[in-house]
Amino acid sequence: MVQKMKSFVFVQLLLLGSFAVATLAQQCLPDNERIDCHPDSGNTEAECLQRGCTYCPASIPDQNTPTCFFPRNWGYKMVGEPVNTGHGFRVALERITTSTVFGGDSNELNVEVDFQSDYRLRLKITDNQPRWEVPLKIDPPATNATNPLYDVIFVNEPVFSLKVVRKATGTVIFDSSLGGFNFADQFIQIGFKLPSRNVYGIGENEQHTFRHSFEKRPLFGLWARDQAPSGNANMYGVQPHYTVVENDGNTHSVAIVNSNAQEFEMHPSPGIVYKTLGGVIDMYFFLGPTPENTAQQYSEAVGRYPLPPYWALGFQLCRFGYNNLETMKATVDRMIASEIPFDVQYGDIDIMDGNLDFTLGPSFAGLNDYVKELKTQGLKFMTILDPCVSAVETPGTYRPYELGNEMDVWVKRADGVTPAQGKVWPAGACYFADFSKNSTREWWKILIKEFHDNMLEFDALWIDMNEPANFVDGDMEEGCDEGNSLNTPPYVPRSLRGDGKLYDNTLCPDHVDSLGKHYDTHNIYGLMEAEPTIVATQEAVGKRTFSLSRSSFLGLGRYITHWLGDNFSNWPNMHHSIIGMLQFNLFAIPFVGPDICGHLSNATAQLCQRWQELGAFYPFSRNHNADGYIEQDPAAFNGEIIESTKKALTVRYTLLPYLYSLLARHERWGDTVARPLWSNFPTDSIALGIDRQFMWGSGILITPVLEEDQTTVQAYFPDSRFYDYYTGAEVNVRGNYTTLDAPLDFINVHIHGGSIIVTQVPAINTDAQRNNPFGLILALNDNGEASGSYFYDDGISFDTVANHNYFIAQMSASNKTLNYVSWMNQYPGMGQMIVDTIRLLGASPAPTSITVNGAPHSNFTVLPSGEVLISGLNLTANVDFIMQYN
Ligand SMILES: *[C@@H]1O[C@H](CO)[C@@H](O)[C@H](O)[C@H]1NC(C)=O
Ligand SMILES: *[C@@H]1O[C@H](CO)[C@@H](O)[C@H](O)[C@H]1NC(C)=O
Ligand SMILES: *[C@@H]1O[C@H](CO)[C@@H](O)[C@H](O)[C@H]1NC(C)=O
Ligand SMILES: *[C@@H]1O[C@H](CO)[C@@H](O)[C@H](O)[C@H]1NC(C)=O
Ligand SMILES: *[C@@H]1O[C@H](CO)[C@@H](O)[C@H](O)[C@H]1NC(C)=O
Ligand SMILES: *[C@@H]1O[C@H](CO)[C@@H](O)[C@H](O)[C@H]1NC(C)=O
Ligand SMILES: *[C@@H]1O[C@H](CO)[C@@H](O)[C@H](O)[C@H]1NC(C)=O
Ligand SMILES: CC(=O)N[C@H]1CO[C@H](CO)[C@@H](O)[C@@H]1O
Repeated sequence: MVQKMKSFVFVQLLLLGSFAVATLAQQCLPDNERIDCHPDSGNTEAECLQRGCTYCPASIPDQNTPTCFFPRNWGYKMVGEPVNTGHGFRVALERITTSTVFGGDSNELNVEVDFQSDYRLRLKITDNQPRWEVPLKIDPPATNATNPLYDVIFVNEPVFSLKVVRKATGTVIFDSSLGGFNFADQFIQIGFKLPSRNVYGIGENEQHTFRHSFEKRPLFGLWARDQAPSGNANMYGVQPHYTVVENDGNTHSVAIVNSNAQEFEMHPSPGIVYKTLGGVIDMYFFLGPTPENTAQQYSEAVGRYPLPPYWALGFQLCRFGYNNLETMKATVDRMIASEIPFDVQYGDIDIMDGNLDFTLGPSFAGLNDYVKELKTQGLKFMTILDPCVSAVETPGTYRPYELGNEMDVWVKRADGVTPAQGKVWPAGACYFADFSKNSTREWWKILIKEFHDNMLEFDALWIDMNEPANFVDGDMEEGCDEGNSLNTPPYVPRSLRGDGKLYDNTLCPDHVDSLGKHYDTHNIYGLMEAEPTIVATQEAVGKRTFSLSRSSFLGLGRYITHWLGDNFSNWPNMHHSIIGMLQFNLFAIPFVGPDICGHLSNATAQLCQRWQELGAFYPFSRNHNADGYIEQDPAAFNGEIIESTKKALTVRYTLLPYLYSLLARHERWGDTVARPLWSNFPTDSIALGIDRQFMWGSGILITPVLEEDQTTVQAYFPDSRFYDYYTGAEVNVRGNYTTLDAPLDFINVHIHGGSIIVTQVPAINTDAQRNNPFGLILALNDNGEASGSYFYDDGISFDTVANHNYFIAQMSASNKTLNYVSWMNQYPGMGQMIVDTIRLLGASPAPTSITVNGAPHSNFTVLPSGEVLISGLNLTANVDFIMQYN
């Protein structure tokens, strides 16, 4: 451990004495070095100076440059030398600033840097007082630190700051000398410089570009909220996690484990000014260095998304407002009649009796029989639960409430005794379940099991309104006590919706659950509901299942997944959905997608046509509509939309084993599934800015049309071989944009040279398809090589990976030879599966002879595009083979 001393450099900048520091405080700092000292309202020179900050106009107008900013000598100094802890360093700090922004400053701090592995570093700053810390499960790294990729440098002039340096390149990936460091009870702030402007992540907000802009200091407030997209508003979940592609393509990411109301300001230095209203500073750095390494290291810590059942990869259909069983049936009937591939039908809250959880309304009286009938056709059924349970039903009639009282499962008012009253979908007051308690988990499990066994044989459950959403502000009866600093903290992030009130549309911050105050636990409410929901659903269903949550926090993907919430049926929202999908892949929640065709407002036929085409390539593919809007299931529109939806979903279903394999890789290694081009091409400066195209793994590039009335699309192709999925023709542009044809009924899909992709003969649902023959797409790179693997299992039993009940094929091609190896052969069904066709792309000149295991195979055709289509192989899928193409 001693050799790790090398990773620590203590820099004493002797030139800056205290006199020089005092002078600096008066200085007008350059615009892009300023951190706002008056982010709250009121900002006169007098108010600024009163705070001990510097007042000075901006040199360039209209850039949101603060006129009141922190002097450079604001903050803390080290007390003594850093102490080697054997796995990092500990540094004591004391506050040297006598002024204050909001009061409550901690005078003594403890900084801990923990070298958790060569690629993982933890930085934790606390104040030696009991404070809220998020009880987030963080798994240890696979290996301890022996030769870290990073150095940590402590600086003590003019005040304490810290740098993290990537050793291999000298790049400073984090540098808190940007200043403005505050550690006060309800106002913690740390500003830091970043090594490049290629910064991604931070959620959940509507974001209009995937790569962040630093212009005019964009703000992202994080406080879970039932909020449809509206500017940069804080939305359903809280994901304090960002990824940076450094200027040389090396990548790192940082997660900040803090669950209080918080705010990220994109600072022009470039950097980030991070503010939070509580907890501690607890940052995890993941050093990559590749984009996929970074995603793997982050997901190793917070947990990886478990493989969903195979059927969950099929197309799914939902709406709020079928309102009766007949309408739901008519919708399913027209889906089936149109032969659009389709796996899952949903019932939203309108199937309930008066919007009460665990009930069925009279207009859905025959639903359970219908669900059983759907299952005989290979379809699945999902329904919904909300966390606020009606508290006003006739005594003796509503078991969820009565059992809840008995088991004491509710979030309480500040007195810790009286249940907090909310108003959500049920007609009267409701109580919020406190999922931090064991008794609540038990209660939830009992109700889910009884509901499944006695009322409705659902295959999966979806949890909504768990920000938690409330239609009134705070308690329905008493509102919130404005006289305490939890409900009315001295600073509320400027960017939060709700007129500066944390309790706008949710509980009061001084309400309590078993972990503490809602002030601290609000943002993890959805996470706390997630685990008991999936555990209970699995027990009820008895098979592999999955669940969706609207609210999310770091690590949600360990249990369940997220859909992108209540978006609008408009063209910009369709574009933003790609950004949301890519972000959640960085957040280790890869099985994600928005509501196809949009949730709110009427979708036009063309919007829905294009969105269904794009939607075939979201990892999670569901069309979902809100109450009161026109029908938007793909079969509701004219025949053209039916045909184009069918075409796009047929591509999806053909590629399902590839998608499933990507999800299996995520579970095992933490790779992303839907990913930006830069994940595969991090040194391509154009790829770094692309968010209108995306990839599945490293093998497939999707280029949707995102604007109305366009029949061509601009597509960027990195400097690599790509082939048209449909024709097999090679793209003749590299490292540049080109214009592709994109008629209304068509979505561009390309295969990346170097990949071997598994396919399967598609069918109308996964149940009918699962045993169909596989095929391979063998797409050669510049060296005539390609490689790939695929994963398969029964798609439905629990823990096939942990129990080793699966199959993996490893495939590689070079020198005109494909090697197919059954690498893991523990799925018994694999012996009945065959590989029947191979599409060979990029073989030039075209082969004149093909042999399989040395025997000539004459059934192949060279298509006009140059693709060689090899058919009738009939090879048993779990038996190795060699194919030569000369
Ligand atoms: C890492 O070190 C810790 C304690 O220093 C030890 O408990 C753990 O087993 C080590 N992990 C590995 C993977 O070596
Ligand atoms: C809750 O249950 C977990 C395990 O299920 C147990 O470890 C824990 O002690 C329980 N907590 C309480 C307060 O009973
Ligand atoms: C949606 O379409 C319906 C039916 O045409 C119409 O009644 C309703 O006003 C439309 N709603 C909106 C928000 O445009
Ligand atoms: C990219 O394509 C444009 C338009 O065809 C062309 O003018 C430009 O030279 C190309 N750039 C490169 C780097 O090939
Ligand atoms: C490629 O295969 C041919 C026979 O098909 C063989 O003669 C040659 O040595 C191989 N080259 C390499 C580099 O493996
Ligand atoms: C080639 O294989 C295809 C697909 O199995 C089959 O339909 C066709 O009859 C075969 N052709 C020949 C010439 O064997
Ligand atoms: C495929 O191979 C199996 C034996 O492995 C054989 O029974 C079957 O007839 C073959 N099918 C075709 C279409 O050749
Ligand atoms: C389609 C759309 O607007 N998607 C946005 C919906 O909201 C989520 C947040 O829940 C964003 O991430 C999506 O970009």
